[in-house]
Amino acid sequence: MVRMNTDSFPILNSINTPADLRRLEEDQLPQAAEELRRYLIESVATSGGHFGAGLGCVELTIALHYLYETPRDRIVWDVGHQAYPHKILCGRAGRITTIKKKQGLAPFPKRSESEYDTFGTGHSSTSISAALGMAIASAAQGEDRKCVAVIGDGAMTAGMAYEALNHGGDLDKDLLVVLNENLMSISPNVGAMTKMLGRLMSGPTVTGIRERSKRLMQKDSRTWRFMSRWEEHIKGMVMPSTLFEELGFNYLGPIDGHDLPTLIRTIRTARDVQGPNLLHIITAKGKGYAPAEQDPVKYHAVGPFDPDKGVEPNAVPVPHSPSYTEIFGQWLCDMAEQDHRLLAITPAMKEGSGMVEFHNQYPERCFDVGIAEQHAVTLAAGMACEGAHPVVAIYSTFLQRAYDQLIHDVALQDLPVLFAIDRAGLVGPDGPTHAGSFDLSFMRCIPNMVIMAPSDEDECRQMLFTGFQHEGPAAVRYHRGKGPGTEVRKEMTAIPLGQSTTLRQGQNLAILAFGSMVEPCREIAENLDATLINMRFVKPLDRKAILSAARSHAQLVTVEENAIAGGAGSGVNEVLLASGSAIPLLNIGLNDTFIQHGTRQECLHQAGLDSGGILDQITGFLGPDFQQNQPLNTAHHGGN
Ligand SMILES: Cc1ncc(C[n+]2csc(CCOP(=O)(O)OP(=O)(O)O)c2C)c(N)n1
Repeated sequence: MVRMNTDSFPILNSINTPADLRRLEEDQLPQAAEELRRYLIESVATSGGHFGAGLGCVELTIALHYLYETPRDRIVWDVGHQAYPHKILCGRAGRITTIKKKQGLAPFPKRSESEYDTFGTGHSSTSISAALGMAIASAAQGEDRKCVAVIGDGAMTAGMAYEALNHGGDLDKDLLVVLNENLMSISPNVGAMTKMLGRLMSGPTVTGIRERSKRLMQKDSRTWRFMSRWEEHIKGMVMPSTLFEELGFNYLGPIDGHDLPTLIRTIRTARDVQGPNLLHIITAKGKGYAPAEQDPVKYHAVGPFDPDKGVEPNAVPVPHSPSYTEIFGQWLCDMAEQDHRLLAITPAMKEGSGMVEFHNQYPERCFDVGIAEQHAVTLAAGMACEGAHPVVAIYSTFLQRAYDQLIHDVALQDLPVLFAIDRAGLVGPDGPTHAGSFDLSFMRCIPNMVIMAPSDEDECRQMLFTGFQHEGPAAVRYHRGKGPGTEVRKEMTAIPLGQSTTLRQGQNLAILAFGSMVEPCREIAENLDATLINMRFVKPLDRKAILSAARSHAQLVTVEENAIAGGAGSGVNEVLLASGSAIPLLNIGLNDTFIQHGTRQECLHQAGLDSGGILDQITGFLGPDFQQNQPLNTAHHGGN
């Protein structure tokens, strides 16, 4: 934990809650901002975490908490990765270095953590809807409450933000939307809207003239009225104001989001104007830490680092075993070379999904669509209609956003779209908002889908190839990080659909394992002298193997890194029930609860999905009479 030294942080040290901040004189605020930024840099350098976005909104955080009566007034942070300064000002300065760690502060705002965290986040573009909902409900209850949504230009690429603006502009509720523009998402932001905002940022003269003229003119004078009309005209050509004003919002800005006095003045105005307001601020991601300003992609989220040296390149272990993300990235390049029909789509996660090299090699075949998962999936469907073979690289948790598109646009039309689903299962430090706990359940019930879960790196590559060859929708879901380190064959061979592979023949007990759970089950099967089957396919399931295992064993266990409800094990249950089998059966997977943040290993342990936890569940199921071959080394938790 970073100890706050009273001498180094005299003002910050006096702030336990925003009420303390509000007791400061306005001319003390720049000093408070300087201390807050310095403290943030020291803290994140110690603990790791989201970095650039927090640095970009230090002044905004101070201005909002200074001018609004928080927590009675509501500030809703979009995504929440920029909320570290907010957490520091709201009573959590001493614990900020525990962020993302087991039992530590949550990675994003969380209602149960603080009354200042008004809305739980993690997924983007929810803030305007949530703040509008709060404004409507507060008004209905006769509460005099102000509601503010803070949203970045990256999050503004999502349709949901516009749905909320469209609604909010039509009501006359007190709502302030702060659009924090830095031209960055995780990567440089994309899209026509971004181009428009970019033009604006490169046109400071227009803004400068406008601000100066307004100050010089008497409100309601003839010149003022003339200038206002002229301004509308100019704005219509080069500014986003027309768009927002047509949507019913009173547009303020653009202003420099690091200029605290201007920020205070403008937000005070916005606060006191009734109805929906949109304040447009321009900031720099990583502001105040030069390496982060220069390379905001690298400093979006960081591990611990020395602030004097910056984030240093990883010492690469030799030989370097690739992560599943890297396996996918390599496969994508290899497949694209072989098949010109391949087009790849990412909803704003080019780096996280391992597509940087593909983008470098095939820029015209790589589509970053912004934070627009729904669009990404339907775009793929459209491409597939024209004979292309699209690959949608998407995190499991974000695919949840595009469920109807998956069913209605892809599966119903049986279109050949391959989903490369990263971060399936527990993700660790990003916590339950980002866990991919449900994809097997929500995909398994969709007709036409083929669903695969690799147990190692080579299998992942072969499954991606299999899914790509399939002339219908297919998904390969793999977990965060590395697999067991299997050598990856260059050649690619399609796996017959629905074919499992038996890894070990044992007696009495058969373990049917899916994907990441195959590896921790190897040692268990050995020790219990159990049969171990790597199921490989969640859909179609290997019915023959399931029924044969049921006939030749006394008990069955299924193991998966997905919700038990509706997951792969449920599918096995359905096969057995339909065949009239009454074999005793245990489904192991994620129970009906959200697993909180920690390392991935800690999360697996908490879920009972490390080898010790799986063994405990199996032996509990088998009962006390069952003999174990030798005690299992439960210190080894699963190995991935
Ligand atoms: C639905 C969804 N898709 C993807 C992400 C991953 N993600 C986290 S932050 C981020 C970029 C947000 O950009 P912006 O809103 O401009 O904020 P900035 O980091 O630039 O301050 C993305 C794509 C997410 N959190 N939610």
